[in-house]
Amino acid sequence: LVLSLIVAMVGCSSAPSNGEQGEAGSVEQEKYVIRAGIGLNDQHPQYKGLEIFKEYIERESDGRVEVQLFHSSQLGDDIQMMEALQLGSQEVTCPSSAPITSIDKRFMIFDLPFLFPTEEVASDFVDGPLGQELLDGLEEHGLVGLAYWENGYRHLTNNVREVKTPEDMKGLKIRTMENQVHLDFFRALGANPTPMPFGELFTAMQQGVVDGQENPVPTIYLQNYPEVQKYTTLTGHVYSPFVLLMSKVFWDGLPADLQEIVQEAAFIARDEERRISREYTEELADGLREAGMTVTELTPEQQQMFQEATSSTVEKFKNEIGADYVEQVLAEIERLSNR
Ligand code: TK8
Repeated sequence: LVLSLIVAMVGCSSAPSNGEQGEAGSVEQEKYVIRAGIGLNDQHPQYKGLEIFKEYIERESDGRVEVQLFHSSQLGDDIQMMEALQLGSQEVTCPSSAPITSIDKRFMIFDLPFLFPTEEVASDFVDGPLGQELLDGLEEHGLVGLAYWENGYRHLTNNVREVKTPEDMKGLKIRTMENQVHLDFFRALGANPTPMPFGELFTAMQQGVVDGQENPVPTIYLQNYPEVQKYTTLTGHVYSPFVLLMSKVFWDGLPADLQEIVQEAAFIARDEERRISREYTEELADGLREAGMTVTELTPEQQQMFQEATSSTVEKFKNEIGADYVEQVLAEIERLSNR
């Protein structure tokens, strides 16, 4: 038995246990396995980012770390996977920032509508000191925030009518992420929001449980929503980034040199993931048209109407999050916008 255990550890077995010591006196190094799970499918830029993350870590660690990738909610939904990270029964996930608000409500800043004027300002903000402060705050909740990746501006799709003004939103049943700000935003527009894990969304649209949803263009296209949705409106109402998370239990058990490799991999993959995400965002709006959807761009006046109709959401959650903190965030975004 002892012999077969050693063989299993030496020979890249399918599931070596994390951080298990080799036999006393063995020259073999510990082997670690990172199971990274996401809700999106393997066509999405996020998965391409994870492939880069995996390649970098496996190469730079000389095989001491194996990274296994799971897409399409195979390991659970965003909230379940975050809990698994906290428990140490999964190592990595990459949710939208929206469900993280159940752990630290300051993450609600990313759900405030019409906050970031451009993707560049958004990524400069998240990569800057205020973004880092939020990541650091996750440690006391058993999570290590490795980096922000890009999901992109969120847009509305539905199956009932072309939406051009807030008036058109009346009564639409919209799936939202599990997040108070999003619920309030859609209520302010007169819609009927239903929070739901991402993995249930396609079927919910197919079966008419909801009329629509909101997600960035790459997700709408790559998750095949044109099969079950007729209309896209490019509202760009929210930029909620992805947050690449690692279990703190696992992180703390990693030797420093491997921690460094994992952190580098998170940044290298982030840069590539953002590049792919922006490329897809540009190309795939036409893809949605080719797939048969009506794609509506808003005039600045129409966009303004959405902004005004939901200004109560901003006011309400400013207080909920902490007015001073939100002011600080707004000032930083203003500064980055005027550079
Ligand atoms: C994937 C989600 C998704 C998000 C959502 O797990 O829930 O709509 O945009 O990408 O994090």
